[in-house]
Amino acid sequence: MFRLNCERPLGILFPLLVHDIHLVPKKNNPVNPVLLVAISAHKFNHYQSSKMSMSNCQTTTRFQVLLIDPLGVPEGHNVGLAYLASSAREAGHEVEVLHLDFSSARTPDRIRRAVKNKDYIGVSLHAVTAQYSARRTARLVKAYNPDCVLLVGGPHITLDGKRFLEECPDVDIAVIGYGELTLVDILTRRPLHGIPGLMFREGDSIILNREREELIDLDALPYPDYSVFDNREAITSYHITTSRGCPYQCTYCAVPMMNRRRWRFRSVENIIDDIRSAEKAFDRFSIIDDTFTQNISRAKRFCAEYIKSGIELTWELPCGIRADKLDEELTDLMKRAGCTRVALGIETFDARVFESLNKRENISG
Ligand code: B12
Ligand code: SF4
Repeated sequence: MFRLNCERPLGILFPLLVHDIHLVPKKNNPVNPVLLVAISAHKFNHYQSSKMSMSNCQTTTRFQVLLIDPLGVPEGHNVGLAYLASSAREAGHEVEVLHLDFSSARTPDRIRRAVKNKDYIGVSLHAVTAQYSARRTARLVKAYNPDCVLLVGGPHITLDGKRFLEECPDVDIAVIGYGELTLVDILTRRPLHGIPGLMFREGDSIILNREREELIDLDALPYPDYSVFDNREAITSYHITTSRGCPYQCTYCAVPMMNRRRWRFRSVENIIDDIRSAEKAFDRFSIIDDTFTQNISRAKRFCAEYIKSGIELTWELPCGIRADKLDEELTDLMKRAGCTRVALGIETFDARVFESLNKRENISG
């Protein structure tokens, strides 16, 4: 059911897709009813992608959104979905996150229960889940809720989304790159043709829109939201990104291909405020940046400000930093600021292999 806030006469919609019309009380004004037009989300998707101009048309509907992390990553939780959840919630939508690795209940049963009454369902794909479980997850989602709009996104889709759409007919839209702004645009019902950073089906074709300008102002994003995860009680560490991307080009790494070697970062003030907001609800936090210490002075400033802030959470850098982006002063500051674990990306001690990885580092330090 969609509430239309549209200057265009509704009559032009009727032959296309309207199933049902109701006069219902406005939530805040029961006396003055609004016109509610019942359209299946699926049909509306086709309407959206049609050539009709909808530039004056926006819905104010609060959609029911489900985001799924498919089977295959038993370790950690999907940070991308926490960022998507907070952006969609900030835009006024209801969001739930289903982490399929968690719980021993049968996966099909969990999917069947979770997809009920959802308008939009998004599946997050890494290379592993794309091979292992994503197609089956998509099939089950559409079998149990054929009217939903099914979206996919994540590193695998950014790198190989077209092939996934071709091979998985259940999927309607693929979001390329960072998804916060694109997801909100989709939920706002902007016409799909005009939304950068996605691919979608139109008849038998797959339409690839222009690239979305990368997220430059990371401070403008809402903080990640883990409260809507079905396994929230199991999440004791608050995972955040303080920067995104990496300017290097190590041969084994997908990151430079995903973000075109650009490194973007949040202000220290914004990061500290974020961590403060999570202080009471989590035992510790993890910074999962691609290269947190890329700018060593910024990392030092973060540590110094964190010490001053008085926040007592300990923290970790589990995703690896470069060995050449660490000096003694930073190591000391990190320790004093409560950092308890750092992963260092060394990869190999064989000089020949090391050279072939194009890390642009010196193995002897
Ligand atoms: C944290 C992390 C982990 C954690 C947690 C993973 C998890 N559960 O999410 C742990 C340590 C468990 C892990 C494990 C592995 N990882 Co890892 N990991 C990362 C890391 C460093 C950060 C991911 C992250 O949270 N980024 C921040 C968020 C904000 O970005 P995001 O996840 O991409 O999400 C955004 C978009 O992709 C998009 N999006 C994501 N999902 C969806 C869904 C929808 C519906 C929409 C619309 C949009 C959307 O919107 C999000 C917000 O902008 C990345 C590097 C990277 N830059 O991606 C590697 C990375 C994802 N990992 C990688 C790999 C290879 C692995 C392992 C296979 C390693 C191994 N050999 O064991 C395992 C297994 C993972 C798997 N099953 O796929 C590769 C994936 C390559 C690929 N083509 O998929 C990456 C890119 C690293 C690399 N150097 O190449 N990883
Ligand atoms: S420095 Fe790290 S994130 Fe950057 S390309 Fe190399 S392995 Fe990937």
